[in-house]
Parts: sequence; C-alpha cells; structure tokens
Amino acid sequence: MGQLKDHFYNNAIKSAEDIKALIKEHGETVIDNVTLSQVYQGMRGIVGLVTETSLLDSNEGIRFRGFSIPELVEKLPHVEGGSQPLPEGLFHLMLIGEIPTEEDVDHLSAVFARRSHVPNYVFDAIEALPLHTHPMTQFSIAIMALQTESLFAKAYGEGINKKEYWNYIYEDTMNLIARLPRIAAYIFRRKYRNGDHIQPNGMLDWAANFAHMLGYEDEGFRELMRLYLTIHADHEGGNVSAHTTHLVGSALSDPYLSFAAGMNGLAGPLHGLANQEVIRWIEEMNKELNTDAPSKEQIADYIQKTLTQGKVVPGYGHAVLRKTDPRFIAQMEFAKKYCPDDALVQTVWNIYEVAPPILQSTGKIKNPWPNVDAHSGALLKHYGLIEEDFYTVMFGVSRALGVLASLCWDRVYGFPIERPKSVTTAQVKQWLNKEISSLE
Ligand code: CMX
Repeated sequence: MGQLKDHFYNNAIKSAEDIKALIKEHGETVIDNVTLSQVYQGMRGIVGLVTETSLLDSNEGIRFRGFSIPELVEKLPHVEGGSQPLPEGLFHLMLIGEIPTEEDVDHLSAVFARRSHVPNYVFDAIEALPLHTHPMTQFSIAIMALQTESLFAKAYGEGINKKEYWNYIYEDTMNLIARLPRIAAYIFRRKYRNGDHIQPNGMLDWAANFAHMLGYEDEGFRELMRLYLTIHADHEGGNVSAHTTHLVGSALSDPYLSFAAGMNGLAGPLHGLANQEVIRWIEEMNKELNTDAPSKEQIADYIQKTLTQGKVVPGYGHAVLRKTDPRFIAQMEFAKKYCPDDALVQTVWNIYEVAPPILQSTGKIKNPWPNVDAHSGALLKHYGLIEEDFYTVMFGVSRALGVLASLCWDRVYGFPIERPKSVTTAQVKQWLNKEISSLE
C-alpha cells in the first residue's frame, strides 16, 4: 500500500472507531429541533450530516481541517519563489487531516501526473457533442464516459467485502482528480482554441500543468490557478455539489458517477455557475451604459434595476455565510498584488462598496455580502481567459479535491445509504389539526 493511502486509512479507521464509541454512548442525544419553515425552505440550518474535510462558520467563513484561508496561504507548501498555496497540499490536509511537508506535496504532484492518462474514447465522447454544448455539460458527460475506468465498480461487480470499499474508492479518487485537468483543458481548447490541444507536462505541479494545458505559461496565471484551485475545493458538506456527491455515493455509486452528479449541481446559477453569471451581469451593465468603468451611482442604479426585474444580483448572498466570504478577500488580496489597475477588477471592488447596503435595504436578503463567485471571473479575464462559460468547469476541477476526499472518509466510516424522511402538505395539515400525533 502507498504511504499516503496507508496514512489516510490509519487516520480514518481510528476516527471510525471513535465514532462507534461516540454513537454507543451518545447516539440518542437530541442535537437539534426542526421547524416547519426549515422543512419547506431548503432545510436551511438543519444539522444532518458529517463532513470531516471542512467546516463553515457563518461569520468567519470556511476552515479546512481547522485552518482558515489566510492560515493555509501561509502554512501550505508553495513553489519556490511563489506565494500561493499548492492545491495538492490542501488535498493532503483534507484527506489526512495534517499539514503536509514540501516532500508530501511533491509526491502528490508526481502521483497525479503519473495517473493522468485519459483514454481516447473520453475525448471522442466530447467530440460527439455540438460545439455550442455548455462546457459544464461537456465536463459532466466526459466524467461519465470515464466511468468505465472505475475500479470500485469493477471490484463491487466481482464481489468484495464491504470493509474493502474504501480501498477502491481511494484509487478512483486519485485517478479521477489526476485526470480532471486534462479533460477540462481539452474541453477549453476544443471550444475556444480551434481544437489546438496541448499535451500535459508531467514535470509541473497539478495547477501549473492545468494552466499549461489551457495555454497559459505566465507565472502570475499559474499562481492564480494554485490559489483558485485551493479556495474552491470545499465548503463543508451541505452545499449542492458536496451534498450531491456524498448522497449519490451513499448508494455505492462509484466516484465517477457521484462526482458527475455533483457537477450537475455545481452547474446551477445559484451555485457554481454564478461565476459565469457575475461576468455576464457586469458586461451587460457596461454595454447598456456604454462604458468599461461604470461609476458607483451607475452601479447602484443597475443593482436596483436588477432587483426590480425580479432577478438575483449574482455573486452576492449565501445560504450560510453572513459576512464577506474570505474566498472573496483572498482573491482581492491577489488582485491588489497582481492587477490593481485592471478596469474590471476595479468594477468588482466598486460593486463591493455599493451593493451590500442596497441588498440589505430590501429587508429580505439575509447575506448582502459577496461570495467567492463575485471576484473570480475578473481575475481570469485579466489573464486573457475571457470565456466566462468555462469558469464553472474550473470551479469543478477544484471542487473534486474536497468532495472526493470526503467520499473516501464516507466509505471508511461505512456511512449507510442516505434517506431522510419527507412529508406531504396534507399530512402536515392533519398534524397541525392534531388528527395525527406525529409526522414520522
Ligand atoms: N440578489 C437578489 N436577491 C437575493 C440575493 C441576491 N444576490 N440573495 C438572496 N436573494 C433573495 C432570495 O432570492 C430570496 O428571495 P425570495 O424570498 O423572493 O425567494 C430572499 O432574498 C431570501 O434569500 P436568502 O435566505 O438570503 O438566501 P438563500 O439562502 O435562499 O439563497 C443564494 C442563497 C446564494 C442562492 C442567494 O443569495 C443567491 O441567489 N445569490 C446569487 C447567486 C449566487 O451568487 N450564488 C453563488 C453562491 C455561492 C456558491 O455556491 O458558489
């Protein structure tokens, strides 16, 4: 067994033993009350699942295994001369629960490079789609085409002991993460660069190799990719992409099936597609006003107009967060260093000044502050990656790190198939009228 795999299993199985004891002693302890409005309104705030890789605090933002984003930027290994964290380091942290050494990260980069071969029939599946197919649809279809490679599905079909599930899930996880940048880059080059594909460079780290295959050799863009692929990786377990991957995985669907399902959720405009929507919204505003640098007054008017039209202001609001997303701040810090004078970046910062009080004044938007998607597109545009409908694919490449690390933990823990209870409104009314004594 490889060192990383060994290390992961030893840590996870120890935790699984702890959980057994915890459930034995406290399994009947009531942890939460559920209100009727929570049942009708997206189950907001109901504690209903365990995800070890990260935890979201509504005021402080995300912590990965206890570390905030500024702490990660400082503590995770960087490339020599660089300042941004390597996403391999975050994956190691989420999978093992410990900050990796530079050696650990070099090892992981090499493992991903070694496992990155994508069979030709996956590219053929992409080629069979019309060019105008949304990149997220292409991405999901490509992951599904790659499912033939699932070692878990094969082993399950041959009949394995359930104690061995994690072993194959781990192998699928490593193979899938290794292959995603190649698939994403293929979709990009096919759709936007006349199919002029670029072969991977196995000497580069995971993010730099992705940048290279997209066609960007600039060190600033590589650093952006390292940051981007780190901060989008995980946001605890209840968000649509993480929860979907976990849910589908609970049916023992293999990591390819589970992750593709998660990506279909990420493709929604209220979730990951918001990064595309932010740029479209700004560009529509600029077009309407015939400027590249709208004033704060013009931005305020455009936000009001968006709200009056019954649309959302993309990049603002969150189901859990109640403050500015630290992932937004991390990107703002990056922009201050690399591109403070960029007109689009300036507009993003002006929106940040103008939008919160307007959104707050509606009295109904619970979080008037920007989320991760409010900033990311402006940075990509700065480096010439102007095709905004590709942005969610990049988010998806990163999200694999968190949700697949979690899937490995799910299988060591032996979590059962997920199956919450639903009710009908007729039943709710009967219960409220005391015609039935419970909703269970
Ligand atoms: N613009 C306009 N209206 C907004 C809004 C925004 N940015 N954010 C919330 N609202 C509205 C909601 O649509 C809801 O309206 P109704 O009562 O008419 O249905 C009301 O305010 C209350 O919503 P909420 O409780 O504050 O927010 P939710 O938890 O329901 O939704 C989210 C959270 C992110 C879907 C929402 O804020 C939104 O639509 N934001 C814009 C899209 C976006 O940026 N999504 C990316 C989120 C991060 C990610 O997953 O990547």
